Amino acid sequence: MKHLGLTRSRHRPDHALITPDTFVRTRLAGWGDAGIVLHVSPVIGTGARFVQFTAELKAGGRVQPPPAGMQRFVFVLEGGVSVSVGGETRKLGEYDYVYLPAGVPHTLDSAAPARLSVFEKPFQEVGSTGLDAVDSDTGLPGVHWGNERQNAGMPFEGDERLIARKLLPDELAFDFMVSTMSFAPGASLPYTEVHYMEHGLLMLQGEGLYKLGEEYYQVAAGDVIWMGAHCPQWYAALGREWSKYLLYKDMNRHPLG
Ligand code: UGY
Ligand code: MN
Repeated sequence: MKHLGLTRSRHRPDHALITPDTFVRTRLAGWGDAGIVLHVSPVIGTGARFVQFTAELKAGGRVQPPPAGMQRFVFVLEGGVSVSVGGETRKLGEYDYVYLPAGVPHTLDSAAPARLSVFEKPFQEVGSTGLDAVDSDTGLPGVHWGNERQNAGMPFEGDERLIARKLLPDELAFDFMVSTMSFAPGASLPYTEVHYMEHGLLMLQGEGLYKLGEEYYQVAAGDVIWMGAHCPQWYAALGREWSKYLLYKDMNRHPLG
């Protein structure tokens, strides 16, 4: 019925649900002829402090680094890419990912078509907070590689039917986290969260109900959600299979820093 204008997509000042039937592709400097679906950027609602997009690379595509000062997190949804950074080249396949710090030259190359989920954020230094807990000499995060499927995860707030997998080191050097949250059918977040930190979310599998603000939305694999600062949020998994979503969250920095 989408030719009649029906969609589950919704756009509100503090959140958005963006369903695949409403995706529009564009090009982005540095991404060659890749199709880019820009889901979240500072012009959405009350303003986001990060960018989230899906990149559809053709065979033979080459990708350059983001604008100065920007960190990049790349998660492979389908196909694969070769990532060259610091004199090293690694092939990433499905559910592999890489974190690329701001100012680190790198390229991504696709030998075959690939679909990537990308988060980018201006790096915010720790600053002069008196903290000495940062794990490196410089206080700057390093390149980080991993595979989501090799991460055993941890029960979220003690619930064995809700597994959280942190894809980045839980260290103050990093100013954001990307995780996956997996819910058995019927499992839910333990309470409605309201927090300063923002989220960008991609449903990777399954279906359920997402509460955003005062509204409840039916969501399914492929959907994107933006949750602005302080947007009330809660999720319950429905259907017969586990749901899983990829989740960006800013972390570890003073709001006025
Ligand atoms: O930790 C979180 O902020 C996470 N539980 N939020 C969410 O899944 N919407
Ligand atoms: Mn949250």
